Parts: sequence; C-alpha cells; structure tokens
Amino acid sequence: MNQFQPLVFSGVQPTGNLHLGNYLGAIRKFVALQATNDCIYCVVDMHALTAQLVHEDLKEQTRSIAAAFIASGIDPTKHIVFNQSAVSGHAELAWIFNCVARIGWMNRMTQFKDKAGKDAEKASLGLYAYPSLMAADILLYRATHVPVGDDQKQHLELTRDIAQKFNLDFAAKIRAIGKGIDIKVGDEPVHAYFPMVEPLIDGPAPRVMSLRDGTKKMSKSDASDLSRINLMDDAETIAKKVRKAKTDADGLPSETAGLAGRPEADNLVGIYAALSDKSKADVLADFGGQQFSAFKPALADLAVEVLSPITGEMRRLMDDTAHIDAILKDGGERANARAEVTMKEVRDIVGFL
Ligand code: AQP
Repeated sequence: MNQFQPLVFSGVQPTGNLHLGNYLGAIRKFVALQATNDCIYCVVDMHALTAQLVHEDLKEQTRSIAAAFIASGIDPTKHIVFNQSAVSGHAELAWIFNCVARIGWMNRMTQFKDKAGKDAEKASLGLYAYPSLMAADILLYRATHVPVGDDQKQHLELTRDIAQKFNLDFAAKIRAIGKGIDIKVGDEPVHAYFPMVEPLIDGPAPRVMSLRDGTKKMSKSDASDLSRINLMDDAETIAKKVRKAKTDADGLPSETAGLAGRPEADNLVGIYAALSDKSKADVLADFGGQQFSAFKPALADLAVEVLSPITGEMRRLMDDTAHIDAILKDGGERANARAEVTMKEVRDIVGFL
C-alpha cells in the first residue's frame, strides 16, 4: 500500500507552441486534478536544452507555458507553478539518479531513439539523460501521481525503476535516518524513501495524433503546422486545419469497432470526445453514418469554443510579463522550500557531508 502523502506533479517543456495534444493529454488533466489534490506544475526549461541548445527566446517561451497553465484554469496561489531551473535540487538529484540509472535502461528509451534520429552519436548527452532528469523532477517532491500523455509512459516506468533501485541500494541508510515508509512493490515489502509513482494516463485522447498522419503523434516539432492545432491559433486557422485534416473516403461508423484500422477517423473522433467530455461511443451515437464534411465543421466549432477563451486569456497574460514572473518567482520559492527538505535527507542518505 502506498502511504506517501498524495502529491501530483507534472511538467511541460517550453520548446514551442503548445498544441491540442499537450492540452488534452496533460494540461486539462492538471486543471481537473487541482480540486482534490495538492499539485505542483513545472515549466521544465532545463529539458528544453536537451534537443536544442540555443533558443531564440527561452524566457518568453517559459512565460508562455506558465500563461497557458493559468489561462487553462490552474490556480498558482492554491498550488505551485514554477520553472525548473529556479530550483537547483532538480539538477542535483538528477546527477545522483544518473548514477542510479543503468545504461541498459536508458538504451531502451524510445523517445531518445525518435528524437536523436539516425545520427544518435550527434545527440546531446542531455537528451540521453532526459528521463533521469524527469525522474528527479518528480521524486524531488516525492510526488505520487503524474498526469501525462501516453508518450511519457516509458519514462514513468523508468522513474519507478530508479526509485526502486535507490530504495533498495540505500535501504540501510534510509532506515538510519528514519524517513522511509514501508510500502509493497508487487508482493515485496520495501522500506522506501521514494514512492512508486502512478502515471495518470486516461481519457479518450491520451495520445492525440497528427492531423496529417493518424499514425504519428501530434507534436510541437512536426515541420508541418497543419499537423497540429496550436493553443494560440485563431478560429479561422483552426477551421482550416480541421478542414484539411487527413481522412479516409468512408463516413463515420456508428460504433467504436468501426474505427479499427482507421487512425485518422479514430483520432478526430477521440479529439471530439475529449473536447466535449464524452466517450467515443457517445460521439458516434450522434455522428455515426455522417460524412466527414458534416463532422469536421462541428469539430472545428467545438475546438474554437473550448480553446478561444484560453487563447484570449493567454494573450492578456503575456502582455503583463511582470505578473507572470512574479507568479513563477513565488512558485519557485515555495517549490524550493519543499525540494530542500528532500535534498537534505537525500544528501544524508547518500553520504554527502
Ligand atoms: N500528441 C500528444 N497527445 C497527448 N499528450 C501529449 N503530450 C505531448 N504530445 C501529446 C503531453 O504533453 C505534456 C507536455 O509535453 P512536453 O512538451 O513536455 O514534451 P513532448 O511530449 O516532447 O511534447 P511534444 O509536443 O511532442 O514536443 P516535441 O515535438 O518537442 O517532442 C506531456 O505530458 C506529454 O505526454
């Protein structure tokens, strides 16, 4: 039984325009979880250096993710919103985790393979170590639950592996400082310092796919802007992108089984379902038998209805950078206070004087 104090943690990279995948897969869940949980939401600016070192304006990008959090409904006074680089514990714990994680584990990470491409020798060491920093982000606060899109599942499994190895390797030291908790990992009792995090990956659109190719994830780094709906797109652009979205020649089926083998149709129905808080079956009950020429305008209208208030609020917030900076500074101080509690204990466990 997990007896750690429940805490939700998640992060978003300031690496470009946020899109509908980021919103449905992550940010919307962040908002919903606030009502019943203590939450920490982080703009992971250190991660932004892993794939691209020099950014045109990283500070501005960081502010825009914070603005998206707040415009979507995250309350930075009740919870914590901050940027990762403001809390040095992330880097310090990541180093310790670099020494916990095994090369064999890192070599299995599919995101590294995807992002490094064919010439992995030229990828940065940071890109390779990304999942270890991500584990540090979460475990620095001993967070128990992590809302993410489906693409991050493997990294969360690695986070559990790192926590488990740390707990086992340092078991005697953890007992000595008296800060561990008895949990069960499977059937095994473990005296744990770090919790076994639970990923929160659910809903009808845990992996929103590209509008141009239903087999590829919607992504900030896709060369085609038509592949994604950005949170900052205006109504006309959203309508155009939905109109141009790839589909097959058939109409919409009446039941979800009819979406099998039709990735583009499945994706558009999933997006509609997520935006309207319905199941795919409910959406097909309404639109089954209709052509995409009828469904697409309804989808575009719904996307505009949900996103435009967020876009408007983001624009308003981005005009007041001092306000965003003050929110991030306050969040950074509160995050740092919590992180230091963990780091003091971790330094003690590891044996740093
Ligand atoms: N297509 C997606 N569907 C559902 N969830 C998604 N997420 C990202 N893409 C999708 C979720 O958004 C959160 C923040 O992601 P991130 O920006 O930190 O990293 P990412 O996964 O690398 O996002 P992108 O947009 O795909 O960026 P690039 O193109 O740079 O790789 C995470 O919870 C992620 O699961």
